[in-house]
Amino acid sequence: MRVDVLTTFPEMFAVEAPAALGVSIPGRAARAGLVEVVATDIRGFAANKHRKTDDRPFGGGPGMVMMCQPLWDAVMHVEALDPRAATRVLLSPQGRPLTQGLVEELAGRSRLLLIAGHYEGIDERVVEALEPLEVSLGDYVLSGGELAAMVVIDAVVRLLPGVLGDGESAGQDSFSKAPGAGGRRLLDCPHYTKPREWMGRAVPEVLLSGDHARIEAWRLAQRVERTRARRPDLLGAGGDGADSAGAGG
Ligand code: 4H7
Repeated sequence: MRVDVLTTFPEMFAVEAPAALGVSIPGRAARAGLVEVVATDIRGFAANKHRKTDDRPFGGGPGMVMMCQPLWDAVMHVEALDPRAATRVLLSPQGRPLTQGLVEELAGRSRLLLIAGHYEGIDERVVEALEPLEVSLGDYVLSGGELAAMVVIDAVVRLLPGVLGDGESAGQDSFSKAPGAGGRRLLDCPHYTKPREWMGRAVPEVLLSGDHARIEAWRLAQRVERTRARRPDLLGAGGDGADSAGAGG
């Protein structure tokens, strides 16, 4: 997969350690050639002599607005670097909430183009013209879309074929569809490792039993109970938890 990021802070996307995308699973995936993340500076496409990518808002008010032309030209340039059609994604507080279903959908695309906004926001006309899938991490404001773009990259990359090893399948993660539970998206079960007893707290006996059927049944029951207690919305009380990502946009 190729992932392009349009940003005015491309240095945030460095793949050399200790950058965020250079360590752990995303770093390993990049070194294995399973993903290529290319950050391009929108400022390089500013046509004006001051290399400005923002200007004052029509109608007045505080702050600045990202201009249409530099962003449009940057998208056209970056898209022409690779023949594969890019799925354009704008990280925005007004976007569709990011869920594991949407992450799975994005992981199926061969090319993503993530757009990180700044200032008060982006001139609406370039958003209309680009028709990106607008995606939000949640109901809070970030100073820029870069960290949101990195969250999307991390969540998507770990689902690409060959990225996770045998010992780290995504199938048991929180929000993965639980096969024994009608394909519902459940929270993860609790995990334990050595020692068997720590500060007077024992590991649940079933996990030491060696009885794999019992262990799997216990884990599934824990997932259902945790989901009921912490996230009943995922079990369909009121909503069906369906988020399987349509075309979007
Ligand atoms: C697009 C439009 C994503 C992107 C406006 C991005 C939160 C999320 C941004 C803005 C983001 C999320 C620029 C509006 C900074 C607010 C102070 C970038 N914030 N911003 N302003 N929830 N910010 O996913």
